[in-house]
Amino acid sequence: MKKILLTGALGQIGSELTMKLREVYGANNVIATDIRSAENEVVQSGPFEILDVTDGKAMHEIAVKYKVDTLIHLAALLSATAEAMPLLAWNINMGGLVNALEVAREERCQFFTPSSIGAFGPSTPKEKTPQDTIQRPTTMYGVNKVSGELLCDYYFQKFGVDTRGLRFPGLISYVAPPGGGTTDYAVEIYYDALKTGKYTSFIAAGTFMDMMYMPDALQAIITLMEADASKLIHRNSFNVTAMSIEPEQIAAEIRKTIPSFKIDYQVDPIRQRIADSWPNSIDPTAAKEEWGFKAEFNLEAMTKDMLEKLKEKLAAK
Ligand code: AKB
Repeated sequence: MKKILLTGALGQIGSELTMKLREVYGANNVIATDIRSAENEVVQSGPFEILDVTDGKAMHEIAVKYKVDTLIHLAALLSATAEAMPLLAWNINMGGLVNALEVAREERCQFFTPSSIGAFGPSTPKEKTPQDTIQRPTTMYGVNKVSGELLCDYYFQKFGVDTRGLRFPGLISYVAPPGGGTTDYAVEIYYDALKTGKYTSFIAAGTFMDMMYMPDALQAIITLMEADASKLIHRNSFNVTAMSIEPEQIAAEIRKTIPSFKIDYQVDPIRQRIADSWPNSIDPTAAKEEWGFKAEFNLEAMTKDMLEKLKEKLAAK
């Protein structure tokens, strides 16, 4: 990775990944793009271009203009939004992905795009879901993710594009909020704990899903992209996770810092149905064995850091 183009750079992952990559590879070597602009550090600290990922020609022009050798494609609709607008999700998630893969093929770029625990479905084994298993998701997001994993495999096998990817669990961060995901409750809970001391969860108590703190997710992307290709057996869809948790466990952890914190429930049937179709926990053994995946943050360490950093952020506003 020497000259990197990111799509969806103002999203939840992109906002932090852009800054981390600029730190490691140099500000001018990381070209951030998004469908909108914003007054923030991603736009101000290095090259930034407006890009709608459904416009393949525009994406190609930006790749050529900056002579990029790596494409990190993040722009996508998340699970709940995709379920509300399935056709739009297909067009953005699959149209954007195939455009990005074409640019990577034409410009001989190394390629990364995230998959998700959403690539699994109700017939997948629910506990310690293996790397290679049944994938029959029942959501549009899941259909997009499985198709995306297969398409990336195809571009590697057919055209030799060095495609790589991770199946991310819910990502928790304090920098940019996620939008339209099923695991978003696990971010909102920290904001509301600090702002109001209580949180009404749209996901029911006892619903286990995998989660990971953003610093571990960023490190995982860089480690996978820098990994020795000859060691990779799976390439496009490594299970990665740091914890399998449910709302009551996060609430209990928050109470260690904010003893009066209260949680109650107003379950959203659509997002609950999505969550119920996903695994309770996934098995990241292949990622550990093939390229040394490691998560530093468990629930306790993440909650401590999240509350500290978020408190500073909210105070500064
Ligand atoms: C979502 O909830 O849609 C995402 C995901 C797990 O892929 N956070």
